[in-house]
Amino acid sequence: MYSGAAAAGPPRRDFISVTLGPEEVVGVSGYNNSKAWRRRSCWRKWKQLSRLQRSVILFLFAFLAVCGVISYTSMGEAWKSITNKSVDDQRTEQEIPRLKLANPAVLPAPQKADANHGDYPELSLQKPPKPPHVRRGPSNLQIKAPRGDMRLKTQHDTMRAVEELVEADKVEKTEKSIISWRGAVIEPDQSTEPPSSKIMEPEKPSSVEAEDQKEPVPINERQLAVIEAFRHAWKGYKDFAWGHDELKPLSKSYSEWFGLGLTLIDALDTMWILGLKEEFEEARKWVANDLVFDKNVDVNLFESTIRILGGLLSTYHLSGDSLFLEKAKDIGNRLMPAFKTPSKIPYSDVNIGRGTAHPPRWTSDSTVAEVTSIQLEFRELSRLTGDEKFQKAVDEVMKHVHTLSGKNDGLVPMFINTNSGQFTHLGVYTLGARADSYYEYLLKQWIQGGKKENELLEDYMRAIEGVKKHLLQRSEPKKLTFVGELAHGHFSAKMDHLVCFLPGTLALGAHNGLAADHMKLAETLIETCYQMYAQVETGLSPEIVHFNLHAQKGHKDVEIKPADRHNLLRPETVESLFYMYRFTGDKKYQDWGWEILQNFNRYTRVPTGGYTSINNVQNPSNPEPRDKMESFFLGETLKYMFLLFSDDIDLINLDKYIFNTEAHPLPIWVPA
Ligand code: DMJ
Repeated sequence: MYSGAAAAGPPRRDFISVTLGPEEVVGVSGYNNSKAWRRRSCWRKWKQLSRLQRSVILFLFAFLAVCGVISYTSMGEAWKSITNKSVDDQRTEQEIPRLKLANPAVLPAPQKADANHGDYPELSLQKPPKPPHVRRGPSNLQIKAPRGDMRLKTQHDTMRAVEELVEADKVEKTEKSIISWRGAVIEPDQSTEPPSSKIMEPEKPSSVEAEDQKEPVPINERQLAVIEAFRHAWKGYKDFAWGHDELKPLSKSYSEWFGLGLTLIDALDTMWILGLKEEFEEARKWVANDLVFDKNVDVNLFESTIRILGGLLSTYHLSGDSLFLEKAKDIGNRLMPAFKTPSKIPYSDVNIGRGTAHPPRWTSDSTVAEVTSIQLEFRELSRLTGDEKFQKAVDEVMKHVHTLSGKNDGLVPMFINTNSGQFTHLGVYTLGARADSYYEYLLKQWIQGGKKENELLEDYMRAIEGVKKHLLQRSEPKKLTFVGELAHGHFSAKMDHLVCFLPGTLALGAHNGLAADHMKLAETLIETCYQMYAQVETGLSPEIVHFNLHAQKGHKDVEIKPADRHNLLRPETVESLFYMYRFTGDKKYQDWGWEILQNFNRYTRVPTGGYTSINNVQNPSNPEPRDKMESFFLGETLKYMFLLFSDDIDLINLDKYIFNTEAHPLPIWVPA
């Protein structure tokens, strides 16, 4: 017997001797007694255990109890979410089995900013409100095999790329992800207050909800051609310029501007949108392991904001991968010294390693477009981090510019002094270089913030009136409406290709409820931008054109000066074509874009990989390649091409996203 054995053994300090009465002997007691005996026997055994043993057992019991409580609660919630549904939620329910069957994405599902990489949030069970005016289309595009009638104009490696895509499609069909791969939308609970000096709680990234797990829209042949072009450009970058700023495709080398892998970062969200998972993963690894901002290097505040900060933020929103937010915070903080100026108008350059900033060597001026086209990105960074300093700094710039004198019916000069905060070089007005994106960001900030910041809208509306009054003219012989420039009261019929962002911006404004005549103007201006390509020998636009104001025999509308006949693979016209197609559905815009893509392929494609800027758009037999592929070709031009050719309005839904000036989509805080 235990007790006997215990009693008989040598007394140990942590054992208690027990003397048993007769009723405590097994077999003598009845059932109750036997239970009581067993209890006592257990108690004795328990007492015979060492302290350590007892502690371990107690700990295990406590642990199991905690686990039990947790699993009970989460099962209860899951059950509730499935059973507590309104009639409206039926669709969500139907989706549950489909979502559950799906395999995890190759890339991580969207997650909270602070969540672990690879965690899957329970987004799929939520039912967001449906915007009534939005046609719901599939956002979860799968790369489909090309159709039999496909006739791509690109050659051999196009077909190889197509075969790869077919393969990718097969794999993808078995790897449908819980979340959609593209076309993420914003959860209703991500709407934020309008911007104010008070910054709200840190925000979650945009993500795909159950509602958007729809039938995939097949990728069409033109989109496939864009994918092929992207892969060709990427091949050159990967082979000869990996991790550097820009590819020099002819010399098979690279150039550095900031030394921060500019092309790679600019291209991240394009790869996501095009569905290039492998390439994206490889680039992500580079960002994780090799992208270091702690460098003694001067960067341009505007360029690094729109390309790097913007690119990281949008990739964070699309992928949900917190790596990109961490990197965005890092570069955002390092850019902040630029705002330490007497006027709070930021300097153009920042040393991101030393934390010092300065204007260009020859002046204390900054460019107006540069200081007023960093707002979307810094405001979003504040929203995501909960740190108001980013938004405060850029809002102050806008408020200040709003009050400045020196405007001409809303049109702004091109320079602003960082000491006095006043415009300089008064009297010259353009919608081209150095002023362009000021106008773009007035509208886009207003939309980003939920259409509540009236000063931005006022400035935008006034500026468009200023454009109409001072800068619009019609050319001969085709009577194309174009946007010229004004210098000290003299009109110049010069128009930068950069101005071709304007039709898209006007259309976006009209879509958001602004004057209908903005849309009319957008339609006439996009025709002009297209003619800047169509009237040129290579079918590619030069950097700058001069329009003929008087009909002359044998002269076209468009004249090109020798110094202006280069093409840098710029996106503005394709960008506007994308907006125009989204808002009108008129297929001619897609056809124009298709022509442009073919001409890029014809005159700027380098057989060994990559595309190059050219020096002479007027010479089809020798367009004089410049040996440089700008990062915006991957960041913007090809992205807008792909979106232009898509018939899926949920592929970056324009009621939910606003593109920064480098084509990086950021969420609208209060979606329409
Ligand atoms: C890009 O960096 C941006 O679109 C910017 O707003 C203007 N210049 C280039 C593309 O042309």
